[in-house]
Amino acid sequence: MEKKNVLSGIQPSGVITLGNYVGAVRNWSLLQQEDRFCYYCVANLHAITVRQDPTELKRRTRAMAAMLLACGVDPKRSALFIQSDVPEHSQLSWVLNCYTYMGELSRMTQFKDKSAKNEDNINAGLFTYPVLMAADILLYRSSFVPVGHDQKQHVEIARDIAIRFNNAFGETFVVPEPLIPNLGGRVMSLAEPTKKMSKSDPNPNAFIAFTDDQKTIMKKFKRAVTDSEGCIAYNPQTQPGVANLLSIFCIFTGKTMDEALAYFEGQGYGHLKTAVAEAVIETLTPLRLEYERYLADEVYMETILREGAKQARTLAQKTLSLVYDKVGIGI
Ligand code: ATP
Ligand code: LTN
Repeated sequence: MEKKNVLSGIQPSGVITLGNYVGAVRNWSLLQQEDRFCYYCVANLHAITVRQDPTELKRRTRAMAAMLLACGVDPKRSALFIQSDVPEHSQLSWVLNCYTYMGELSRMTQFKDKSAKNEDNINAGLFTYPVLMAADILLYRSSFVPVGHDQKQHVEIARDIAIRFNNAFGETFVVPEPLIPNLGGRVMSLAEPTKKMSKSDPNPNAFIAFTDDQKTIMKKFKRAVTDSEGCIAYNPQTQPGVANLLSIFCIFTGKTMDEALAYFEGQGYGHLKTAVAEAVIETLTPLRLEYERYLADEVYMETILREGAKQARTLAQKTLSLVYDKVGIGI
């Protein structure tokens, strides 16, 4: 039986947040099993859809790769690479652009959100962003795409493009499925709990970053916005801040929501905040220290990324030449 492949990506638009970790990256490491091969990329081509400082982008791209290793991406079981090191991503993306409709792209909620946030720079890359993401996924014959809830719509468009192409040219692409955790698929901002936590949020108190030390994590949770109900209950509609803290607590302690509610019965928000912070600190501290170790080892990072790109390219070239052949532009 053909091994099932996994692919996912993350933009080097900042530091991995607690949301990125529980929504996606933690699953990347858990999915590395014998019966699959995993491809994980730092999506630097996606990152330039919003303005980036070039020097900073380079630095963040390397740092993101080190963070992924620290979170458990294992170069023996996965190809870890930088998206732009495999030119087939851009090449396939062009072909897929010609099989994607303006109408379907204009329904993408991320495009609407990011256009609203970057009114002075609504560029064509922002619009065709999901097509490049479809290329990332389809190049590697990926069956599974571990992502947070906000990327569900993008994986669905990748499926639609794959099905459309297969119908026109015969079996070419594997039709991918998103893998989204039930708890943790959408971690909310600590400052505005009705918005998702995002690594590019200009307010650093809105997110827990992978590089935050223990004191900072505690301080950010203590400042987290809650409500004036004064009662620890799980009501995402009416008490989104408290519901978010409870979910994070469950994820990091392995407790069910009922167990967590029983644990906090009769307690105040201060207690909840401290307990969540302690659970998060316990998990993130060793990962942060690993990250610093990887980041300092430039030679190792260079080797891993070069090898990862080489391995990724082998399959990417095969898929691209099949596609070129099908549409009649191959040699
Ligand atoms: P940016 O702020 O630059 O848009 P981001 O924090 O949204 O970045 P991405 O690089 O776009 O992060 O996403 C990486 C992965 O993390 C994706 O699979 C995405 O679905 C997931 N993810 C992002 N934010 C959250 C969140 N708040 N909760 C759960 N998963 C998330
Ligand atoms: N667009 C994604 C990051 C990303 C991705 C991918 C996710 C780029 N390429 C391929 C899954 C598969 C985001 O989270 N904003």
